Amino acid sequence: MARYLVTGCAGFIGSWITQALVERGETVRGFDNFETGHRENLSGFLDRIEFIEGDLRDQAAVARACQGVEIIFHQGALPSVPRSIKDPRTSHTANIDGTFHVLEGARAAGVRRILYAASSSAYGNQPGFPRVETMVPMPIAPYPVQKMAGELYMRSYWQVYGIETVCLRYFNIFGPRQDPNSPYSGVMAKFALQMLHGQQPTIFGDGEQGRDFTYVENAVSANLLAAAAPAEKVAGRVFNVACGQRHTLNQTYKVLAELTGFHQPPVYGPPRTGDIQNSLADISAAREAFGYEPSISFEEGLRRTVEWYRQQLKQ
Ligand code: UD2
Repeated sequence: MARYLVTGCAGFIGSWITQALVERGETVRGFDNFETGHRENLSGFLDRIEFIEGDLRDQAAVARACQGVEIIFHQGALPSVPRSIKDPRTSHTANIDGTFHVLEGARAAGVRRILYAASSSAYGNQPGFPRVETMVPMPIAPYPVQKMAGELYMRSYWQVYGIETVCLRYFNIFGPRQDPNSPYSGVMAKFALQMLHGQQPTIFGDGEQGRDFTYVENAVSANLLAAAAPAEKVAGRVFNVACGQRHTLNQTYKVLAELTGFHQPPVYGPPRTGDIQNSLADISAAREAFGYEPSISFEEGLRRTVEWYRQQLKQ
């Protein structure tokens, strides 16, 4: 019987968490429908987990996946701000119904703790940097609203049913296995691949928008630390998971261009609807509650990411 369940185990962040648990010798069940995840993300450890192919929108399948589990890493979601603007209903059902199904499955199965993949987009465009968890959320596009609804549901299930829910607000996570091929891909994955292919990336807006880009292994360590922390430190709470540094897209473009050996300037296009101008986190709450440290820097993360995409292209 598996002790841990990872939803979205074949996705970008979910596969990293699954792998880290397997490498620690834990018993893991993974749940994914391969809508945005990929089987290759599980290569090397698929035979060491109990894998269930299923959809978060299928309440019965989610309930079965929760049986016998002690801790859930709920990473499964349909990400992307622009996807949610184009087709709000599809991401609504995956993100809000899907999260509700996980909570209900957990309640029925007596799951002790849930780590929830929340989003930095919750802060919206309000003034005040760095972002602290005590700020009033002001989500703009449907995707941030959906992720925020999940946070409120998480807190409710702690207060009402005593499930130790912990929300980790991810700040633009990037790294190996992030899918570069979708129109809704994260900017790092997209730009890295385009540059390696010799194609000119497009920056939406003037490129002066900033992000607290965070390498994926930092997010994995936040999850594992928060999963192991005493309930009184983390249950019912929200934590920023970030690096604590802001880089503009123009700066990021330059570093990526150097790493990939790409010599052309970007194309500048119109700003993206629903975009946030700036994002920068205060990470002291996660530091204090469970000893989180972003040990892999922005530059080192970018180096590893570009190297990975380069290897992928060779294969
Ligand atoms: C949001 C959240 C992030 C995560 C993510 C999931 C914020 C600050 N961050 O990421 O935490 O939840 O959603 O999807 O809300 N861009 C270009 N050219 C491209 C693609 C993107 O210029 O080809 C720009 C885009 O307009 C934006 C920046 O790059 O200003 C980052 O975009 P993204 O889609 O990688 O991530 P973002 O910030 O929407």
